[in-house]
Amino acid sequence: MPPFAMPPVPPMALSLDTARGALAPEGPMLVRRMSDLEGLFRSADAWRAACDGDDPVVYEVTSSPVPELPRELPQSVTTIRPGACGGEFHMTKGHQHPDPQGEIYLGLSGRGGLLMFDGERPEWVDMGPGTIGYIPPGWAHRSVNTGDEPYRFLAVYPGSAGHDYGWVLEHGMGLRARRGTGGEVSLVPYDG
Ligand code: S6P
Ligand code: ZN
Repeated sequence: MPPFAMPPVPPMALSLDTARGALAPEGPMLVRRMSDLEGLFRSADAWRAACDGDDPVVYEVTSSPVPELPRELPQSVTTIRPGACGGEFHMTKGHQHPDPQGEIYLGLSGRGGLLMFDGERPEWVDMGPGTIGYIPPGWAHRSVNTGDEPYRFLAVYPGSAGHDYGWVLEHGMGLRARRGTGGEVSLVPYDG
Protein backbone atom coordinates (compact mmCIF):
# COMPACT_ATOMS: atom_id res chain seq x y z
CA MET A 1 0.00 0.00 0.00
CA PRO A 2 1.54 3.41 -0.93
CA PRO A 3 2.27 5.73 2.02
CA PHE A 4 -0.34 8.26 0.89
CA ALA A 5 -3.01 5.60 1.39
CA MET A 6 -2.30 5.70 5.14
CA PRO A 7 -2.78 9.41 5.92
CA PRO A 8 -1.92 10.86 9.36
CA VAL A 9 -5.42 12.35 9.51
CA PRO A 10 -8.55 10.82 8.02
CA PRO A 11 -10.91 12.52 5.58
CA MET A 12 -12.83 15.03 7.64
CA ALA A 13 -14.99 18.10 7.73
CA LEU A 14 -13.77 21.16 9.64
CA SER A 15 -16.05 23.88 10.85
CA LEU A 16 -14.77 27.44 10.57
CA ASP A 17 -16.26 30.13 12.79
CA THR A 18 -15.35 33.22 10.76
CA ALA A 19 -16.51 35.58 13.52
CA ARG A 20 -14.10 34.08 16.09
CA GLY A 21 -11.43 32.60 13.85
CA ALA A 22 -11.99 29.21 15.47
CA LEU A 23 -11.55 25.84 13.76
CA ALA A 24 -13.11 22.60 14.97
CA PRO A 25 -11.45 20.23 15.30
CA GLU A 26 -8.51 22.44 16.19
CA GLY A 27 -4.76 21.83 16.01
CA PRO A 28 -1.90 23.93 17.45
CA MET A 29 -2.51 27.58 18.36
CA LEU A 30 0.17 30.30 18.19
CA VAL A 31 0.16 33.76 19.80
CA ARG A 32 2.64 36.41 18.67
CA ARG A 33 3.21 39.39 20.92
CA MET A 34 5.07 42.57 20.02
CA SER A 35 8.21 41.17 21.70
CA ASP A 36 8.18 38.28 19.19
CA LEU A 37 8.60 40.77 16.31
CA GLU A 38 12.10 42.02 16.99
CA GLY A 39 13.86 43.70 14.06
CA LEU A 40 10.75 43.90 11.90
CA PHE A 41 9.27 47.37 12.50
CA ARG A 42 11.17 50.37 11.11
CA SER A 43 11.23 52.15 14.47
CA ALA A 44 13.21 50.09 16.97
CA ASP A 45 12.42 52.74 19.63
CA ALA A 46 8.65 52.41 19.12
CA TRP A 47 8.95 48.61 19.12
CA ARG A 48 10.95 48.67 22.41
CA ALA A 49 8.46 51.06 24.04
CA ALA A 50 5.57 48.78 23.11
CA CYS A 51 7.43 45.73 24.49
CA ASP A 52 8.25 47.57 27.71
CA GLY A 53 4.61 48.64 27.97
CA ASP A 54 1.88 46.01 27.82
CA ASP A 55 3.63 43.95 25.10
CA PRO A 56 0.37 43.59 23.17
CA VAL A 57 -0.73 40.54 21.25
CA VAL A 58 -0.27 41.41 17.56
CA TYR A 59 -1.66 38.24 15.99
CA GLU A 60 -2.86 34.73 16.64
CA VAL A 61 -2.74 31.68 14.38
CA THR A 62 -5.10 28.74 14.82
CA SER A 63 -4.27 25.60 12.85
CA SER A 64 -6.30 22.63 11.73
CA PRO A 65 -5.13 19.16 12.83
CA VAL A 66 -3.64 18.53 9.36
CA PRO A 67 0.12 18.23 10.01
CA GLU A 68 2.93 19.97 8.15
CA LEU A 69 4.08 16.84 6.29
CA PRO A 70 4.79 16.15 2.61
CA ARG A 71 1.67 15.73 0.47
CA GLU A 72 -0.59 17.18 3.21
CA LEU A 73 -2.42 20.51 2.84
CA PRO A 74 -2.43 22.20 6.28
CA GLN A 75 -4.77 25.11 6.95
CA SER A 76 -4.58 27.94 9.45
CA VAL A 77 -6.57 31.01 10.41
CA THR A 78 -4.62 34.15 11.29
CA THR A 79 -6.16 37.05 13.19
CA ILE A 80 -4.15 40.28 13.25
CA ARG A 81 -5.33 42.77 15.84
CA PRO A 82 -5.69 46.41 14.76
CA GLY A 83 -2.99 48.86 15.69
CA ALA A 84 0.35 50.32 14.67
CA CYS A 85 3.92 50.54 15.93
CA GLY A 86 5.79 53.75 15.10
CA GLY A 87 3.13 54.49 12.46
CA GLU A 88 3.51 51.07 10.83
CA PHE A 89 0.41 48.88 10.76
CA HIS A 90 0.34 45.67 12.80
CA MET A 91 1.65 42.83 10.67
CA THR A 92 2.87 39.24 10.71
CA LYS A 93 6.57 38.40 10.84
CA GLY A 94 6.54 37.27 7.22
CA HIS A 95 8.42 34.32 5.83
CA GLN A 96 9.73 32.56 2.77
CA HIS A 97 8.96 28.90 2.07
CA PRO A 98 12.38 27.16 1.90
CA ASP A 99 10.85 24.63 -0.47
CA PRO A 100 9.37 27.15 -2.93
CA GLN A 101 5.70 26.28 -3.17
CA GLY A 102 2.56 28.35 -3.69
CA GLU A 103 0.00 29.23 -1.06
CA ILE A 104 -3.59 30.52 -1.03
CA TYR A 105 -5.12 33.03 1.37
CA LEU A 106 -8.86 33.71 1.69
CA GLY A 107 -9.93 36.92 3.44
CA LEU A 108 -12.57 36.24 6.11
CA SER A 109 -13.18 39.50 7.98
CA GLY A 110 -11.73 42.97 8.44
CA ARG A 111 -9.42 44.82 6.05
CA GLY A 112 -5.84 43.94 5.31
CA GLY A 113 -3.08 43.60 2.80
CA LEU A 114 -0.92 40.79 1.51
CA LEU A 115 2.61 42.02 0.90
CA MET A 116 4.80 39.78 -1.26
CA PHE A 117 8.47 40.13 -2.20
CA ASP A 118 10.63 38.00 -4.47
CA GLY A 119 13.87 39.67 -3.42
CA GLU A 120 13.59 42.34 -6.14
CA ARG A 121 9.95 43.23 -6.71
CA PRO A 122 7.33 43.91 -4.04
CA GLU A 123 3.62 43.30 -4.70
CA TRP A 124 0.67 44.42 -2.59
CA VAL A 125 -2.80 42.85 -2.70
CA ASP A 126 -5.71 44.48 -0.85
CA MET A 127 -7.51 41.82 1.18
CA GLY A 128 -11.02 41.70 2.59
CA PRO A 129 -13.82 39.17 3.06
CA GLY A 130 -14.01 36.96 -0.02
CA THR A 131 -10.68 38.00 -1.53
CA ILE A 132 -8.42 35.14 -2.58
CA GLY A 133 -4.74 36.13 -2.48
CA TYR A 134 -2.37 33.91 -4.43
CA ILE A 135 1.27 33.63 -3.33
CA PRO A 136 3.41 32.13 -6.11
CA PRO A 137 6.40 29.90 -5.31
CA GLY A 138 9.46 31.92 -4.27
CA TRP A 139 7.61 35.00 -2.99
CA ALA A 140 8.07 35.87 0.68
CA HIS A 141 4.78 36.99 2.25
CA ARG A 142 3.57 39.13 5.13
CA SER A 143 0.04 40.12 6.14
CA VAL A 144 -0.96 43.53 7.44
CA ASN A 145 -4.07 44.76 9.25
CA THR A 146 -4.96 48.06 7.56
CA GLY A 147 -8.29 48.59 9.34
CA ASP A 148 -9.75 49.33 12.77
CA GLU A 149 -11.10 45.81 13.34
CA PRO A 150 -9.32 42.46 13.56
CA TYR A 151 -8.21 41.27 10.11
CA ARG A 152 -8.69 37.55 9.64
CA PHE A 153 -7.80 35.16 6.82
CA LEU A 154 -7.55 31.47 6.03
CA ALA A 155 -4.27 30.09 4.65
CA VAL A 156 -3.87 26.77 2.80
CA TYR A 157 -0.34 25.66 2.01
CA PRO A 158 1.69 22.54 1.12
CA GLY A 159 2.81 20.67 4.20
CA SER A 160 6.41 20.36 3.01
CA ALA A 161 6.86 24.09 2.24
CA GLY A 162 8.51 25.00 5.59
CA HIS A 163 8.90 28.52 7.05
CA ASP A 164 12.08 30.61 6.84
CA TYR A 165 11.81 33.77 8.98
CA GLY A 166 15.50 34.69 8.68
CA TRP A 167 15.05 35.43 4.97
CA VAL A 168 12.81 38.42 5.79
CA LEU A 169 15.24 39.75 8.38
CA GLU A 170 18.01 39.54 5.79
CA HIS A 171 16.20 40.75 2.66
CA GLY A 172 13.32 42.84 4.01
CA MET A 173 9.95 42.89 2.29
CA GLY A 174 10.44 45.67 -0.30
CA LEU A 175 7.72 47.89 1.17
CA ARG A 176 6.35 48.98 4.52
CA ALA A 177 2.68 49.71 5.17
CA ARG A 178 2.31 52.90 7.20
CA ARG A 179 -0.87 54.46 8.59
CA GLY A 180 -1.42 57.89 7.04
CA THR A 181 -2.78 60.85 9.00
CA GLY A 182 -6.32 60.03 7.87
CA GLY A 183 -5.89 56.31 8.61
CA GLU A 184 -5.20 55.49 4.95
CA VAL A 185 -2.55 53.01 3.82
CA SER A 186 0.74 54.52 2.74
CA LEU A 187 3.18 52.10 1.11
CA VAL A 188 6.77 53.31 1.43
CA PRO A 189 10.15 51.82 0.45
CA TYR A 190 11.44 49.38 3.07
CA ASP A 191 14.13 51.74 4.32
CA GLY A 192 11.88 54.79 4.23
C1 S6P B 1 1.74 29.71 6.50
C2 S6P B 1 0.92 30.93 6.22
C3 S6P B 1 0.28 31.59 7.44
C4 S6P B 1 1.28 32.32 8.36
C5 S6P B 1 0.57 33.16 9.43
C6 S6P B 1 1.53 33.86 10.38
O1 S6P B 1 2.53 29.34 5.40
O2 S6P B 1 1.61 31.86 5.43
O3 S6P B 1 -0.46 30.67 8.17
O4 S6P B 1 2.16 31.41 8.96
O5 S6P B 1 -0.22 34.12 8.81
O6 S6P B 1 2.53 34.54 9.70
P1 S6P B 1 4.06 34.26 10.04
O7 S6P B 1 4.80 35.06 9.03
O8 S6P B 1 4.31 34.66 11.43
O9 S6P B 1 4.24 32.77 9.84
ZN1 ZN C 1 3.36 30.94 4.03
